Amino acid sequence: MDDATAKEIREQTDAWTAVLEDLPKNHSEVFDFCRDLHETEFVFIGCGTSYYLSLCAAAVYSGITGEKARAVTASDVFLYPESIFPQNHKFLGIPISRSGSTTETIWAAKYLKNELHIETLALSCNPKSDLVKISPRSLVAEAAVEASVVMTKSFTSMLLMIQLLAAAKSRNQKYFANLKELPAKGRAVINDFEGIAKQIAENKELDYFIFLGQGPYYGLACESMLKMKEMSLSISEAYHSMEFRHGPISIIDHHTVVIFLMSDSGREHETRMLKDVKALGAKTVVVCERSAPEIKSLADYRVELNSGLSDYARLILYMPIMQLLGYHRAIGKGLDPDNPKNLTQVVILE
Ligand code: F1P
Repeated sequence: MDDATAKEIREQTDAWTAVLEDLPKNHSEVFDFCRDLHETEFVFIGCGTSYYLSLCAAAVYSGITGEKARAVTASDVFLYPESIFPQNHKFLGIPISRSGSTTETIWAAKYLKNELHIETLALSCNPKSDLVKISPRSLVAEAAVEASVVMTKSFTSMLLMIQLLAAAKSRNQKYFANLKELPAKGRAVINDFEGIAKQIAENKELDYFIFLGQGPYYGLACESMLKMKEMSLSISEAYHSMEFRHGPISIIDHHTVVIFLMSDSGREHETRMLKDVKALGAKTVVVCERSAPEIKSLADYRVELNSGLSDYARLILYMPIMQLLGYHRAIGKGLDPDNPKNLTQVVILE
């Protein structure tokens, strides 16, 4: 029988379908509210996975709407507010939390409200949470509630909510139509490529996992790094693809695997990086829309999504395979992904 983590990873496309049905129908007032905001910077806020989600969200939101956005950790909101919220600028704070109870995120939401008088829109999977209660507006992905400690379907489902928000804000019907294709395409990716994730995870020669991505794919690389660490206790790192040459590349040896979350915009430069890391003896994995012949000859493992979707639309299709990589690595090491070491579902500070 599947453990909770595997089930949540494999069945996440059902949660995507629910989000796609629920949001436009039941939350149009939130979309209208965001459409009416002008010259307002959206500040995405979170901890752990929800911070990496914020990194991706800010890039997607700006890329699709042409409006300003940034991502910050919840702790920086109350520790360095002046560095994030200069006076005489308009902001919308978007605290993100699966549980809606992470202490720093609650503190950040309260600080925005009480000290800075900045409006907030909460994103969560728990409609009864403190975060949702203290926020005047919220978007909740109830279908993405998880039993697991590690966040998997909640990450992709909440990212999909932000993609829908960006589509609504920019009135981009084509983008919206593309997002609706994601559940079916996600199911195909999981069916076709879980085997490759397992093969990579079970390769005993590999003990150092590097995840690379550019733009919105950097947040995905960080989240992939975290899944590997949380579930399998393996050493893992994440970088912007082109940043990897600037020092971290020194770490490569025959036990290193470099995993490219390759984008269309980054492809040319990422292919050059692929060539460089291969020459240094790393094993290589490429997850991309479609491989050019050069990628085929350089990648030890390939996941081709063949989605027909743009860089900004197909993002969440990368994640199930990255999550399964961490999951199978954990199983291969005899660890229980449902009970990760030193972690709890929520971090509560007294
Ligand atoms: C954030 C988070 C998780 C992490 C851990 C504790 O939770 O940091 O990303 O895996 O188990 O909580 P949340 O604020 O999104 O509920």
